[in-house]
Amino acid sequence: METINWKEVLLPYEQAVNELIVKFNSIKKAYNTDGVHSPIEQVDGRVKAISSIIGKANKRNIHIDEIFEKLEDISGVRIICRFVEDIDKVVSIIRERDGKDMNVLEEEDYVTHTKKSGYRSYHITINYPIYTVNGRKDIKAEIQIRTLAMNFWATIEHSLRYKYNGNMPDDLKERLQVCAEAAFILDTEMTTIRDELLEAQKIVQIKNNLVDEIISNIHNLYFYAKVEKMNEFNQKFIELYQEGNIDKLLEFNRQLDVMAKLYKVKYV
Ligand code: 0O2
Repeated sequence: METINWKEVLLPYEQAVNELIVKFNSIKKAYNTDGVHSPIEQVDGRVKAISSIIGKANKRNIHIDEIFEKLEDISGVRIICRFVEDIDKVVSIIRERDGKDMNVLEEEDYVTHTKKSGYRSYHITINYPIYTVNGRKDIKAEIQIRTLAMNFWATIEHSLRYKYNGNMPDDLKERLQVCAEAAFILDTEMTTIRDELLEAQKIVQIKNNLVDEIISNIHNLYFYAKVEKMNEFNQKFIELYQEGNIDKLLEFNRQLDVMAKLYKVKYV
């Protein structure tokens, strides 16, 4: 067996992580640009540390020659969501890309099937093609999708696990299970807030569309109405806009519609 030039061997894995981070961040940006709630809150990624790769290979009895074929999380991407429902959305987004720019190999739902430790997260293993100077190379990558609360728990538990090196005291394990339960309850409570948030976003969207319509109606009236009348409309619009009452804005828009029809009948 030749010695592994880790730096060189891990380079494509780093490229895969970087490309995937860019892609998921672009999805987040597209949602934000549309003014819609993004199911993706944050994207992180890493190439597994060499010591962790060797450690995991030893634990699983994987021969060093088979490491890159058998370890599926050397490239790892983590997608953090605000709400549990967002996890399903992200999973659908990834499934939609299956056979396009990535291939889904396996899914593990630890959100519904919580691990004994209390760990919750949705894992998707993919094959991701990258293109290097040497041509195409398929890289296995593990995408972990979890909420902010699940991530908070997993990060703390991971550090403790590392500290105790697999020999965590039972009382600490139990306390962590209680914390996992608390994180679960927090996620459930947050779901109710999610509905409020989406409702608020819908109202903002309706208001934005209405304001666009009013401005366009006012512009059209400039062709027919007198300047004084137009100043009156503008003033009224500014007052109502500042007040922010959608019903009053709707009524004002109705009056503008009636006015526009009247002027057209008079002048056409
Ligand atoms: P790291 O340092 O995050 O890369 P297993 O045999 O159960 O240990 P397996 O078969 O590789 O793990 O797959 P699994 O169960 O899908 O876990 C893969 C990764 O999920 C782990 O990678 C962790 O990142 C995370 N994970 C799984 N279970 C737990 C858990 O109980 N607590 C925490 N905090 N994370 C977990 P690594 O290589 O173990 O660690």
